[in-house]
Amino acid sequence: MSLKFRGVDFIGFDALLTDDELLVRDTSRKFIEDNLIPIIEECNRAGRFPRELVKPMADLGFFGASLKGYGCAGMSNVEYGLVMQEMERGDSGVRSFVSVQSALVMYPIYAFGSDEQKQTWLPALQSGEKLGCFGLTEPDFGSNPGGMRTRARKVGKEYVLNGEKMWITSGSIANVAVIWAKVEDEDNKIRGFLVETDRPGFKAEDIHGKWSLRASVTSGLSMQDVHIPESNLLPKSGGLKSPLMCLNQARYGIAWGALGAAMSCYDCALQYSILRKQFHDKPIASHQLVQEKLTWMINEITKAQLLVLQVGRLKDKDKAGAQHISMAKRNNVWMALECARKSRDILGANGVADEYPLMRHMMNLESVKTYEGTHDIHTLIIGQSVTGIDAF
Ligand code: TGC
Ligand code: FAD
Repeated sequence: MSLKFRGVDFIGFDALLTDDELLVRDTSRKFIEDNLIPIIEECNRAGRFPRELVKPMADLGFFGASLKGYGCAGMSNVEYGLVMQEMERGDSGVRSFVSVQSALVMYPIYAFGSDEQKQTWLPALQSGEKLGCFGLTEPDFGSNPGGMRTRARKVGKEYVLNGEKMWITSGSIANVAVIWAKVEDEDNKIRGFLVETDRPGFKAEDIHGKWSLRASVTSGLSMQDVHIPESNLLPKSGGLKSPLMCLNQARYGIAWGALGAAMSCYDCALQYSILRKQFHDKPIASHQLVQEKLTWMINEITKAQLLVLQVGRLKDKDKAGAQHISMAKRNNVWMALECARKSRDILGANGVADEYPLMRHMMNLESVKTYEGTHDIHTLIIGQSVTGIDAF
């Protein structure tokens, strides 16, 4: 049965949004409905990133949406969040692509780049003419990126990079990689570098066999004596704080995105439960146990909407702390994963079929729970914030 998404608003949440925010949300919703929903199950089955959507997404201003200048849309953080919500209602993998391009590639160039780097890269990344990736995680350093082994050595007017990065979204389709490395000549200080991916010694190999984010490209990167000009150093980057600042941007988008996945799951299960009849020709929605699951979902979605909207409003005033963003990422991804599981349950056997989006969302959200700081790492970030004690 074909179930069309109707939106989720239990307590008049939309009234908290401005006309501009609603316009951005509705434009993104229509784009996803017309362009992504019809192809996403095929992409998921085939493990294919829908590259044909890059240009139309760029044309709508989805890349670097909250940045100003360089052809970027200059959206507020709440507007950007609503784009992410709709993207991930479609698919977490496509939202991941947009997150990486925007928050993890364009943002560091915007925040830490030279004028020349900004002029060279930002318009091309905004228009989708060039794609980017962000290399922080390594095979032996995930939650603890400060231990990274990738090194940059200054030789004359060049840097020479050596190291491995692992689990890198868009790695093999990127034209430029933002690589975080320890600079040997600066007491192993972590700094960011722009590495064009066609440089000799740079290799990207896709990770196959993923049960999650199948519509997103994930790669391992290896750099063996990759020479880059000194002008490829992001001059204002310095210390682990710099990549963590990028993660704040991406985690914020994920908190909205996960909400979109949860809304997709809830609305699908709600519609199905009213149409599906079992026992005495009654809809399964008439059973208390099914209602309990639907109530849990709408309750948690509503709380998650309010949480992420408040964090967005704080971010628009430049007052959102990393701990606030951690709370929104941690809560909303956990909540979305629970919604995916409960809604899958409500659909019975149909819940495991890809005629419905539930199992795909569930599998995707397992990655979303792990990347950008695992659920437990965000627990510790919040714990550190309230106690003042580092428990990492
Ligand atoms: P620690 O000593 O606590 O901090 C080092 C410096 O950074 C500062 N800082 C932050 N600054 C900005 N934003 C944040 N969120 C920050 N958190 C910490 C801190 O104040 C300090 O500054 P300073 O001036 O004193 O030097 O560092 P630590 O080594 O103890 O680690 C802290 C920890 C565990 C929270 C951090 O390493 C962490 O967040 N780990 C998780 C790693 C992670 O999230 N990786 C994500 C990789 S990218 C990705 O997953 C992309 S998926 C994308 C997609 O497809 O959507
Ligand atoms: P580990 O750090 O080994 O953690 C394993 C388990 O141990 C987790 O449950 C964790 O919570 C727990 N743990 C670790 N330390 C502690 C502690 N101190 N206290 C309590 N528990 C702890 N990275 C990038 O740089 N760029 C990308 O584009 C990118 N894209 C990704 C795409 C996908 C599909 C996936 C799955 C990952 C991606 N990542 C990317 C990597 C991601 O950020 C890491 O997987 C994540 O940070 C966790 O690291 P890890 O997998 O090495 O797990």
